[in-house]
Amino acid sequence: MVTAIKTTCAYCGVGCGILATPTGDRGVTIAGDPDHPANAGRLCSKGTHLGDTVGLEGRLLHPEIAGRRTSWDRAIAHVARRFADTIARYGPDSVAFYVSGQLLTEDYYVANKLMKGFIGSANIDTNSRLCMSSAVAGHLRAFGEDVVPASYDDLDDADLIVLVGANSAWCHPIVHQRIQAARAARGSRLVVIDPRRTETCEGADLHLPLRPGADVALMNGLLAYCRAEGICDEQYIAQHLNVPEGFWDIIDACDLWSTARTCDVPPADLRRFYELFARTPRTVTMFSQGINQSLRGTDQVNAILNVHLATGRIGKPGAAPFSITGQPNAMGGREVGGLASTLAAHMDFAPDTIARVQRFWSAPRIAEKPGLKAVDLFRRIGEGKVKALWVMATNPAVSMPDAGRVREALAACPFVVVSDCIADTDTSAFAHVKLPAAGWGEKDGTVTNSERVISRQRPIFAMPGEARADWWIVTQVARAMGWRNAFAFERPADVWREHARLSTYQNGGTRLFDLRAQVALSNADYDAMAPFRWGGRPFADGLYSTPDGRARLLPVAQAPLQPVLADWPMTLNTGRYRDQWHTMTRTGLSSRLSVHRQEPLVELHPEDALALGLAEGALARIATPQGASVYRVHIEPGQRCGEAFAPIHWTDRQSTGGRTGLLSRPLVDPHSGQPGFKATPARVEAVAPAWHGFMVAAEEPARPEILNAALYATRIRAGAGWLVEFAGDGDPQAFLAAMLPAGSRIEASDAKRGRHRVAVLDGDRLKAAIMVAPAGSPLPTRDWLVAQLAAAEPESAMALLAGRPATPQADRGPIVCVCFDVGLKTLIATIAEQRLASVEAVGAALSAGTNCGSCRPAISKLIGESQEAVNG
Ligand SMILES: Nc1nc2c(c(=O)[nH]1)N[C@H]1C(S)=C(S)[C@@H](COP(=O)(O)OP(=O)(O)OC[C@H]3O[C@@H](n4cnc5c(=O)[nH]c(N)nc54)[C@H](O)[C@@H]3O)O[C@H]1N2
Ligand SMILES: Nc1nc2c(c(=O)[nH]1)N[C@H]1C(S)=C(S)[C@@H](COP(=O)(O)OP(=O)(O)OC[C@H]3O[C@@H](n4cnc5c(=O)[nH]c(N)nc54)[C@H](O)[C@@H]3O)O[C@H]1N2
Ligand code: SF4
Ligand SMILES: [Mo]
Repeated sequence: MVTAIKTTCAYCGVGCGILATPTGDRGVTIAGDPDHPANAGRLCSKGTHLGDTVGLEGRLLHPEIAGRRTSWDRAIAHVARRFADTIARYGPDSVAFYVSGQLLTEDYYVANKLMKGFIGSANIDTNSRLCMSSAVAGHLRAFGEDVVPASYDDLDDADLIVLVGANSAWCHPIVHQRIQAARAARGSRLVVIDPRRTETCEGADLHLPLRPGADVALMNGLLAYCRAEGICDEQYIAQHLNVPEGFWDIIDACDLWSTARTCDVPPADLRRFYELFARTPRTVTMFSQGINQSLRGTDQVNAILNVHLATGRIGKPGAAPFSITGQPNAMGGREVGGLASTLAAHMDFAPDTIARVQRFWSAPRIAEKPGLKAVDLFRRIGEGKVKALWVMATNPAVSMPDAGRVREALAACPFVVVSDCIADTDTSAFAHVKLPAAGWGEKDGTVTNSERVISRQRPIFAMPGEARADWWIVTQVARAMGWRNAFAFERPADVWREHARLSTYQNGGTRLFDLRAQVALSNADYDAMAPFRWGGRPFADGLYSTPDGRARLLPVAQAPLQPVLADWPMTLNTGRYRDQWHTMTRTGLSSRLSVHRQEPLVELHPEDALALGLAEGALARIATPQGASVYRVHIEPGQRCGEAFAPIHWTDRQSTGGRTGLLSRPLVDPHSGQPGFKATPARVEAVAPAWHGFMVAAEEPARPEILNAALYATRIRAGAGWLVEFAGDGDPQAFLAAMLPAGSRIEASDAKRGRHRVAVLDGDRLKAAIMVAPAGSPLPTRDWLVAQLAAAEPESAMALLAGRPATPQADRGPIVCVCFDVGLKTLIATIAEQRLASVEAVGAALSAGTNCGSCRPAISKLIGESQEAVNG
């Protein structure tokens, strides 16, 4: 019998433990690890369906130079020589690495060591700049060290949980389930602060749909209220905090009425929140990108930390500010010090630490000042100042703000290396050298989750083709550049021990991050490592990592809110969908994960949609000063007026529309350098195509170039094949001809009426079917045709061209529960007919929501809507 391998999920910062059982040729059965402290056996939809994404489809399996396969020896020598030449001619700051919170700690450590200690530049930045850097900067300012003083246990112990700018129902589903469990078990309260009414708000006690960017006002108002009510912990303040002059003057000026006006929330609701907070000592405030991804992100973080510090709600069970991390190893990267603004192992660029790290590494030279932060880095590449770039485990051509400019920079850069497990990404299109990296399921090392728990990722499969671990690739290049001894690592455990040694090196208790117990770990112990948390309960003793041991309250005032601009009257907010991960290179391989949202939507308030003349399902273009892209319209009453929301996931590989990265502006927070992704001035306008349609296809349809011939076209996995949605202008014939695969055709077209229906058969099997109609007129549902791609029994030609079976079936609607394939229409009808009043009752009737639970908030919302319809 094959025993299950204990590993950690590939995706989010919750860091769930997984039991993976290989089932032959790259097959794997996935289950939650009941012994892992983060998830106790639970997994969300993405974790549950990891097995769908570990095949070899689309993998990069061999090194390539200039698009041609080459050997590792040649590729390594080439990269080393080009970097060395560039450094020799233009100096260490003419090269850079752009890395990722999706590297393992061991990968991250060697990359950071090579750049900062040996190349001698701090030009190594990471996509965590786009993600956590405001939290890092806020922690540094308040605590003197980047430490998250919370754990998931605190969520179990809290009486009040405040979620600020966090859509945890979709982005941290297992933490969200844990919050729901705590609510059921001990009646803890939940308040959500988010301009949008997300599924996270389902069942919350209160949702404050504040005006975007008003979080400092809201938190300062809260602190003013606490002070007026005598809730501030004067003893804690006197003993453990440093209060700058004028701090309380800023706070005392924040009365409830003017705060409510600034935040644009009803004063009564604001008061309810303030009262609840004031009377609940065990409060956790969890925050994410709604706070970090702002031009005032660091101030927003400090406004939250101020409230917790001044009320003494930190370092105690159930009381903490909690910056939750996004990527699986965002935290490990921070521990390593892989940001351009930090040096290594929670040490910065002070003269004594620079000397200390140089000594430890026996480094020939060392970076003596911070390097370029991501947005500046790509700007300098565009200016020709940085001439060689190595991108690892991130897709900046999609995920950077003003991605069009980033593409121009990549195109102009004399030497671009991309390490990725996927062959074709929007970024690797610009690579001179492509290096095949090991992917999840092959990688071997450690990750640190949001609550500082370090877990092992263990290999399930042999590395395919010539793929290699990222730490190995960097190590080989470092050796080829002449640093054999410093990069003598033979296995991840060698890197781990060195990382642990650096964390304790001349530490003397000045840095909480200290992996003393790991220094002498044997290889066998490393292999057997069980998840453990470093740092215990930070700041429980009221001692902080600042020189005087006191935390600092930061005087932060609400900045003026963004005015409405005549040309760009809307605000574009961007974020995530429940079942997709970033640029879809992996989750996009799973048709189960693709079914929840099959197209990129622009979500608009009904009044805005009306004013713009946009109906549900129409197409609209979002334009910003940076670029424009087309989306499917979804009318959403939970959206604030004047604001549009769009997802970040779609790329050139899948779509001509939904290209959100092109739209966001490249402005950053002055302290952290993190972009303000959540609020870009924008314009939304109707797109009026002449025709629209869709195609289902058994094989990968149309390369992206063909999609570009339409006004809008997007393709996604569906069932055993693909689904393409499109719309266009002029004569559709050329587009259809380019899209359709070869095979015997049956056709029912009426060109005069603008209707075309074609099915392509391979013997009895349906290879593809395409349906086109004038824009605005209905098309068949996609579900049944998608199912025909896998059907063993052929359907009649008539049925295929009608797009529905001879005996009509009920339309399930879009799938809500991916584990049991339950559609929206089925849910709405069953809830109404059987008068189901709880998520459990729906589960008993339809099984929906009873496996991974990711759809439970959506089901709860439908129950609420059904009850509203009955009552009102
Ligand atoms: N399904 C899924 N899960 C993921 C990821 C994924 O790609 N897919 N990515 C992971 C990563 S790397 C990250 S960083 C996390 C992100 O996790 P989250 O931060 O929870 O997700 P986002 O959708 O980016 O944005 C969170 C919310 O911030 C709100 N917001 C916008 N502006 C403001 C504001 O001014 N104030 C407040 N208070 N809120 C505002 C948005 O409306 C949005 O609902 O998710 C992780 N988990
Ligand atoms: N507009 C807007 N933009 C955003 C955001 C937003 O909210 N709005 N959020 C930002 C945030 S928080 C984040 S974290 C970023 C995420 O943005 P990215 O990091 O660009 O997104 P991913 O798709 O996760 O890219 C990871 C890449 O690494 C590859 N990969 C996966 N595993 C490995 C590995 O082990 N080794 C190697 N070498 N490669 C691997 C994948 O195939 C993929 O190509 O996007 C940011 N961009
Ligand atoms: S919550 Fe989901 S995506 Fe995140 S680690 Fe757990 S299973 Fe993976
Ligand atoms: Mo992130």
